[in-house]
Amino acid sequence: MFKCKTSAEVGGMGHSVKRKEDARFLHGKGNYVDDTKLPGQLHMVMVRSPYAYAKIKSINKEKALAIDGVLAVITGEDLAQYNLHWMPTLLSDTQMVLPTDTVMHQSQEVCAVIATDRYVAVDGAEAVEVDYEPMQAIVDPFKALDDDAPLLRPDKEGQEDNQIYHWERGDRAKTDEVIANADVVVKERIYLPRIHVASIETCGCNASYDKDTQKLTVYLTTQAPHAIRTVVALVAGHVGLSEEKIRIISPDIGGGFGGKVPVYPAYVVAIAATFLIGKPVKWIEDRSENLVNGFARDYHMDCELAATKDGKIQAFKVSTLADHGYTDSSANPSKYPTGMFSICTGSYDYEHAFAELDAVYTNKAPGGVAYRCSFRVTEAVHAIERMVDKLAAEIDKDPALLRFENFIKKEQFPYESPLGWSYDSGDYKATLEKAMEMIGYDDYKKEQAEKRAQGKLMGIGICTFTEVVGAGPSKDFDILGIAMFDSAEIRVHPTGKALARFGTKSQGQGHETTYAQILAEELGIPYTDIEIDEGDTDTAPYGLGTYASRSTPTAGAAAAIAARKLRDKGKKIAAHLLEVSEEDIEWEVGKYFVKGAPEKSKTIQDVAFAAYTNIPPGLEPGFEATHYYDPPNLTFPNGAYICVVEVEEETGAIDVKRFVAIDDCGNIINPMIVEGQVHGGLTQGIAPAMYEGIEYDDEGNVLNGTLMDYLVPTAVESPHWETGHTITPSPHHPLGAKGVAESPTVGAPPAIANAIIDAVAPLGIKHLDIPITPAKVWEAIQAQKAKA
Ligand code: MCN
Ligand code: CUM
Repeated sequence: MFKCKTSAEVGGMGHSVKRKEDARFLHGKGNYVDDTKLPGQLHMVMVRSPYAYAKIKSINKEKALAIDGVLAVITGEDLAQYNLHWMPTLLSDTQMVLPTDTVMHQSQEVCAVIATDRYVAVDGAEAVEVDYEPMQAIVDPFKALDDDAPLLRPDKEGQEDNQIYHWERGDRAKTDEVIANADVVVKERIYLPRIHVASIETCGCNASYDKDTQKLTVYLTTQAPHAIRTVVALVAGHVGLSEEKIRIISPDIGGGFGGKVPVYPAYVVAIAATFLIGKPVKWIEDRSENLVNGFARDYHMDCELAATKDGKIQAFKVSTLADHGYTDSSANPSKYPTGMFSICTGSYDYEHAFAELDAVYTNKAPGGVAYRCSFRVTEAVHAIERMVDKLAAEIDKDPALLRFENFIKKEQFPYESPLGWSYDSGDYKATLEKAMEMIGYDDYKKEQAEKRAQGKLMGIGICTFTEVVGAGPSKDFDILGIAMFDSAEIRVHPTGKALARFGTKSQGQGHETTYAQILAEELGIPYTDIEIDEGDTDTAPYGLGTYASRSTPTAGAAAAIAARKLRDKGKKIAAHLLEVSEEDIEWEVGKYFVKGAPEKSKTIQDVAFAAYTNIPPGLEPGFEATHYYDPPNLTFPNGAYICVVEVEEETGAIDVKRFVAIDDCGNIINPMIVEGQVHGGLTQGIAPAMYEGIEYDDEGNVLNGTLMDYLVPTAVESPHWETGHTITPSPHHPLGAKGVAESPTVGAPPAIANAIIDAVAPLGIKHLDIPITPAKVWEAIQAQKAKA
């Protein structure tokens, strides 16, 4: 167990101090993009396509321009004059900023109306006349690969069909051989549907170009301000926007969840508009625009798991078809087009695995956008955890026992997985034992047997996942070539108070508190005396931002090491003040003292003051330090989740009775914040498991594009989450911490799915794809009855 080294006042690691940022939020003083109002403010609204696939025959701006207050209508043709009508995606595909001839998905941006106020801009957008020639959309990703399927991306040189890429990892031949000779093989096609990030705040920007200073300032709801600055410089350098003149400010964010990583076309249009007009242009996405653009998941996974007849897992194979819509806008590291999907071998020890994936184009909004996923770990974990349960059902073994018998043992770490990861640490057995004890597993097993005897449907579902977060080591991880390190810069002022800045950007995760706690831990300066600043590229050190639960593994480590650099400098100053040699100085949180004479000491505050007032000869004045942290490996958090459900046979209604989540994210900085992250993440896990899923008709129309028919769970739908943790520190992280924020969203869906399927298993149902709604359960039950 972790023991706090600091007092509650200092508030270092392990203290559940309240969030410093909350006073601002609770008093209505958060500062979001839409709160920015600049002199001469203009507003932009996008005209969007009603069709999924259509030729644009003409765009008539006249009626819109005749409206008082409409200043401009910007089309793809207008942008083409500056070669700004296309842009690269983060994975080096290309995406239209505005189309010049064809629209590729329903609700795609067609042109932009700029006006003096938002209402006028909306009127203007309605007055634009676009003449379309609709074409038959390709909606089904399997049909997109048919020989006679029309070529969706003729604009891409060398593109002869609708396949974007093929990816594979592992030993296909050996895996196939083991599967062919195994006692038991279970197979399933598992679909993880399209879902989207329904953050409370939608996306938006306020772009302002000053012709005199040639400076572009963009307030932007982005999780990665520095990366965006570099992308803008690379895309618009040729029109004179160079990187030192670009300032991206990411203010408070009302939820990012991955949806605020990409560059959306409207951002580029707003930047082009302010550049041309010379006045600030604001674009705030409305709720429906947010709902129908940019999706996560959409993986069709064919899985095979092979084992001996006693249930020793021998091999896993998964072949995936990924629907990316009309462009691959995944926000993944360049060498990892499928993200960290190859973590799909899970928490189990076996030798052979093979994963492959084909990505295809369809007439849908750009898919592959992240949603609390750790770069495709949600998909990977769902695949293996469903298959392990299927194997348990097949050989009639308790799913907990099957897991215990196959777990990687704690002595085996660092563990080289068959698909090439080096898991840093874990004690999977202890984590699952704790979850079983907390929920009362054995009692539920007994209760289930009794209920089944009475013909009642009760299910117990387990998920024991391994996560992979903290991208990443620069030798393997980059986005558009930029290495994925992260940074911290600390300035301790003469009075011993501090300001620290980071390359990451909180969207609600509580960085202003937890980074201050890390510095409090390392320096002994109370966390309340440390201001944390993120998100402004003019002031923050360069970093790749906050996603993939990487802030603690990367920037958190940078903070610790920068603080240690300061401590080393402080030692020299303390030696000078105490008139002893540096070797005679010892450190204890918050103060330096003379070895063997602890009464002779100087506090960190004394030392900070001396750094500005009484500097030892030859030493650089000031008390500041910076560190850019390039992690040696990723961190591998894990968890054991158990869910108990009851299902009503007559209606298919599902009642989640209990849900226990034990997470292991190594050493914890703030237990309360971690618990909050886990609660939120679990709710975003029950969402796709039981409620959310975007559906299309054959024409490519989105069928549930409003919150009236896309059910985002609220407190009413959420069960009481019971949480706990085990602690296996990361051996390579300076604080022994691992990331945690996405674990619950990764781990919850399979636990819930496994529980519901276990409940209906006595009726002969062996698999259900998420979202598992009452209607889906009811239909499956009727189908079984029809068979009998
Ligand atoms: N933490 C801790 N001890 C640990 C690990 C984490 O105290 N061992 C704390 C951290 O200090 C931080 C929080 O938990 O305050 C989350 O840290 P971490 O796991 O490093 O994740 P990030 O800060 O990088 O957050 C990103 C992650 C992602 S990728 C999504 S998606 C998501 C999530 O955070 N989006 C969120 N949680 C969210 N929470 C809110 N409120 N809003 C979002 O948009
Ligand atoms: Cu995968 S969503 Mo988060 O990484 O921003």
